[in-house]
Amino acid sequence: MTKFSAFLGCLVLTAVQGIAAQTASTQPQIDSNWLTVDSSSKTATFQLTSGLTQLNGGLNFNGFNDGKLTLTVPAGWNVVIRFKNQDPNLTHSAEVVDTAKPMPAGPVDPPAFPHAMSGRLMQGLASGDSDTIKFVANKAGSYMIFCGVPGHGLAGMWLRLTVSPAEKRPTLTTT
Ligand SMILES: [Cu+2]
Repeated sequence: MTKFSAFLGCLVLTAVQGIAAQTASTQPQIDSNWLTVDSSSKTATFQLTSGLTQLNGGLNFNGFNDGKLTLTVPAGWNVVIRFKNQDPNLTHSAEVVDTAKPMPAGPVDPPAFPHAMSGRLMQGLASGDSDTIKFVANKAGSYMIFCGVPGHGLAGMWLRLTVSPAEKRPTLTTT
């Protein structure tokens, strides 16, 4: 190998390492405080924050969009979603809906489980406002937690909810 080609190789390697480092640092991370589990009462409590980061122009939950975060709960468990809108610019809401194609443009009536939605579903909660959503995950299947403000779900503002007949414990994973 000539000195020049060795130099070129080194340049390319440095560039590739730079890109890899950049990708790693921009990947959203799961915070272990987001999910708390009470096995005796079979309750999964999930901290859901809209506009946590500026990802996707604020159209994200917990810094994730396009179903890249999945909450899994065992069938029959109680789910408590502590929802807060932290987006300084936009209103947001949250609703559990069946996974459907095409993605709904706005609120779905009724939600996948009774009461599985925040207040002001269409208008969204103002910046800094919060709401608690409580429901029983009594049907196994694949669902979405999506923002009911028109156009937000279509723009990628949704996470996955899996209600599993097999799992014994709730989990939060990236997808
Ligand atoms: Cu929204």
